[in-house]
Amino acid sequence: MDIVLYYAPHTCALVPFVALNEAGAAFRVEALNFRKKQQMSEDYLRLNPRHKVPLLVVDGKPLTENPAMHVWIARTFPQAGLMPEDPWMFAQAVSVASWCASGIHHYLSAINSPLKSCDAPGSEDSVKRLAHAGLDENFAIADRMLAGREFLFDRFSTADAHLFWCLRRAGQLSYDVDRWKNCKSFFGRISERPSVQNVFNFEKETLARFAS
Ligand SMILES: N[C@@H](CCC(=O)N[C@@H](CS)C(=O)NCC(=O)O)C(=O)O
Repeated sequence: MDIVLYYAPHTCALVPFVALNEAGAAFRVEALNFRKKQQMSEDYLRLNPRHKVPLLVVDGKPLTENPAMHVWIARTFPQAGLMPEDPWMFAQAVSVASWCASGIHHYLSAINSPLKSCDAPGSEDSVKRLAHAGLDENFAIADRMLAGREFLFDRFSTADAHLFWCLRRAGQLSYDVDRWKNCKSFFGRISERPSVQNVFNFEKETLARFAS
């Protein structure tokens, strides 16, 4: 099987990258330079007209959207146990992935690019303030979900990778994640996983390459 992951530094493409590492999959990573708008190139738009990462191309066929990737990776590499087997718990893991992808991600995008949410003059601070309030509400929920737990489910899952990315991105965007104490310790634990360290190293090398 030929697996290619299209990725960009700091983005939610970290999630399938970590998942594929955890699965022990053989795959290649194509890094896009967003500063050069490489996601808008003709070649990339042919693969993904939505100009987003992550994109998985498996034996030449594209798959978009993180929650779909969670399912495909977990089912393709079942030995890695990356999503719960029980149908109800499996659906719960898909629910968390969908929440991260749709319920949390858009607040991160609004803080990163407020003018894409509202281009009325002088609206940037309001957009960011509302997005911070949205993150407060959602991370308070995540903090309760993580109380007394190592992971969101019985063992590490792709849902953990997704929540981890949301927390990381929020921190990068000057949101104070540390005040959510269960999220903070969860973040520390997940950061230490070799699968995540591998992505961090790749990210560092990629950013250095893009800067040169
Ligand atoms: N719903 C998508 C969101 C993907 C997404 O928004 N990716 C951002 C980076 S985190 C992106 O590629 N933005 C580039 C653009 O919109 O041009 C998923 O969860 O896979």
